[in-house]
Amino acid sequence: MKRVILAGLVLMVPVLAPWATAQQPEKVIAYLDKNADGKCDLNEYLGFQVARMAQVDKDGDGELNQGEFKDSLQGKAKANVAVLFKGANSEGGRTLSQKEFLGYQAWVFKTFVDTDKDAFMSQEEWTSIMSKAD
Ligand SMILES: [Ca+2]
Ligand SMILES: [Ca+2]
Ligand SMILES: [Ca+2]
Repeated sequence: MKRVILAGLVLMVPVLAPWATAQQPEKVIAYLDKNADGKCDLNEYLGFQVARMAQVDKDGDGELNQGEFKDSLQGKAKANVAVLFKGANSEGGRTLSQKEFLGYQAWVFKTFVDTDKDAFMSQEEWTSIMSKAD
């Protein structure tokens, strides 16, 4: 389950930025680091996820149905979209609101990305999650 979620989240960045590979963690962090403090915090990460949500919201209703949510996942995570969607759908209904999507992404960040719990995603943490992605 943990590996499945990681596969879904980590591979989003390469979709937006082809240069963002495990071999270039400094470029990933710089790309996400909007306040230029050299680190990627949760807000910066979620800012990226807002853009990501808009990209996969194909019908433009501001919510993600399961098919749209699936498009935000990659690799092995796609096969588990039903489980992941249910977990993210904290308010019920047939779609994920932005609040639900970001709540899910915040949980992913805190649980799987920021492994040393310092509230930032470091280059090392990026490299680590990339290495576990598939
Ligand atoms: Ca920053
Ligand atoms: Ca939609
Ligand atoms: Ca960290």
